[in-house]
Amino acid sequence: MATEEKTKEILDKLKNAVIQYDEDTAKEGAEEALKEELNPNDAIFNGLVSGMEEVGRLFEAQEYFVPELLMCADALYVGLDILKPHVNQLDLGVKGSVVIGTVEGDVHDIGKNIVKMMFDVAGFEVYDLGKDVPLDKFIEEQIKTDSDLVCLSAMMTTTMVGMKKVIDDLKAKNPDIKIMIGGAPVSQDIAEKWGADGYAGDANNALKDAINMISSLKKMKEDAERKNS
Ligand code: B12
Repeated sequence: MATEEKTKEILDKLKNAVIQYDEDTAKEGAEEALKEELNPNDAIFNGLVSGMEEVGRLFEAQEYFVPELLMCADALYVGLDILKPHVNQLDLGVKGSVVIGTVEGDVHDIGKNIVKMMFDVAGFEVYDLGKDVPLDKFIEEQIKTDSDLVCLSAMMTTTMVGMKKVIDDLKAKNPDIKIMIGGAPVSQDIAEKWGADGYAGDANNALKDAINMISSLKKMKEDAERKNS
């Protein structure tokens, strides 16, 4: 078990590795986190993701540009790939199936992949469509897999509008389907206005909300079956 000081040192190392787009240090930091038995979830959110938040600020301040962002993302993924298999599995009593992807025109996939990771550790069945996903593909995949939940990610004000179309089309095909949206420009307000069933600002809350939605969906289906029998 790492001391408080050691934990802080490793979290700082992971954070700085992302900021300085240093893949070797990201690897070293992630391995050290495992060796010192840090909570992998903590290492991801308070190390790697916290580094990417700072990168966002550097981009806004025009100190970093797209090439730096790409290299920072690569360093984050090096750490994430090492830590992800060690994130503690959760048994929250509900397991669902989820279609997830980043909408058309948008190649930001780090947040989406972290949300996906939370669904994976909770034992959900996850159909990941990737990034820059044509809007119709979400509807096709939901029908094909009969998933309980569709999760849409968008990181740009220009691409988030595509979510509204997916919500409208999905609800027209199946009003019971649950839809959750997220990503930096999205808010609870927008989710409500566009008719999504949920919004979450981060991956931990995404999982909590998904569990609530899927539980209520399953209860609704059970009640309907009971009435019909
Ligand atoms: C890294 C990055 C990139 C990388 C992405 C690499 C990758 N593989 O993802 C690259 C270099 C490719 C990139 C490109 C561009 N980017 Co960029 N990028 C970023 C940056 C710095 C960080 C994003 C990130 O990964 N954050 C870390 C993750 C963990 O956080 P997150 O994505 O927010 O996800 C969390 C939550 O939002 C939530 N969540 C996310 N998805 C979902 C989904 C659901 C269902 C739920 C419930 C929750 C949820 O949970 C996640 C985990 O907790 C942001 C800045 C910022 N402040 O966000 C800009 C930013 C998103 N980019 C921006 C821009 C403008 C661009 C470019 C247009 C730049 C250019 N001139 O080319 C291109 C667009 C390319 C395209 N067509 O998509 C702008 C968007 C502005 C806007 N409002 O529209 C931002 C906000 C920067 C800025 N301040 O201007 N970018």
